[in-house]
Amino acid sequence: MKCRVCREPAVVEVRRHNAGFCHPCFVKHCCEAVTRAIGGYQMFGPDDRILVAVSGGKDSLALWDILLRLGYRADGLYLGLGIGAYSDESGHITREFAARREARLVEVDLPADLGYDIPTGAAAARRAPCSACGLSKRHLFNRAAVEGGYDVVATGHNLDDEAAVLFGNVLRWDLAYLGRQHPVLPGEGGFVRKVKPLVRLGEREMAAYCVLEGIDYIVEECPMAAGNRHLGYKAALNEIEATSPGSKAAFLFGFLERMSPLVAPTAQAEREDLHPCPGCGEPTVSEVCAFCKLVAKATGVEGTST
Ligand code: Q46
Ligand code: ZN
Repeated sequence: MKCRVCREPAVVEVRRHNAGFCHPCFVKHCCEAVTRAIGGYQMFGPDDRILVAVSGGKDSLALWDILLRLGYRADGLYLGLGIGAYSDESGHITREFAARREARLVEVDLPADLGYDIPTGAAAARRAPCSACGLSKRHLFNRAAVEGGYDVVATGHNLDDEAAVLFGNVLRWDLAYLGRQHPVLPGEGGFVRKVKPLVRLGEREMAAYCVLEGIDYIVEECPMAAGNRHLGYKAALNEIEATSPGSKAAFLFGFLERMSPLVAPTAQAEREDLHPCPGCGEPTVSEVCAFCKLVAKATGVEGTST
């Protein structure tokens, strides 16, 4: 197969585009897909300060790499989840990446800074690990961005992730979640804007980007992911994509263009009820925010503002 752009031998095939790319043209293709997402969804401008949530996995490291390559003011945020050897290894890989690029890395460590880790905290709070983890991440990303004066938080969710989340939300017709599913969540009511610049790139493309660019990333899945519904949705969509390339992109972008404007008002109505949580000051729609409730159960201590 030849590179679609320069006709040199291709090293990566992207089936949904029915195209191959050589190494330099593939890197350019990834940068263009990110630039198009940033511009098309008005994610941020050249002067904005961006906090990239990095986990040590391929997507977040590739995202940070691409944003730095494109000249954006992008710092990293690493959250130590206290998941044994998996967290030790992912923290090490992330620090190495930052050091090699002389990029700034902000770190928050759940056990040291908040007094709980995901496995024991989730069990104490009687929550599924990924639910406690997702809640902690959402809260702490926002807090770190507010405290650091960042304009926007960028996460490494790719096309496959977003299509799988959409699939799950559609299976349950969860209108509140569907209303919030968008590559840009606005910054208002105490929330910093959140963006997903990899929405136009698939999982295989991000792995290929890291391999070609020599980016070391944690290959193992998080040990808490086993049995996670999200993985099942991804597997189902992969089967469809295998026989019908482009289905995932059509599913996701069809939703964003045609359905999202119809369901977004549901989420907007919810945002109007936001007020600061008395425990931590972060915005919430309930009396005490879900994060403070989680921390209280996980540590036995009320309030999380310190
Ligand atoms: S890190 Fe956290 Fe994931 Fe591990 S505990 Fe679940 S949500 S699987 S992205
Ligand atoms: Zn709170």
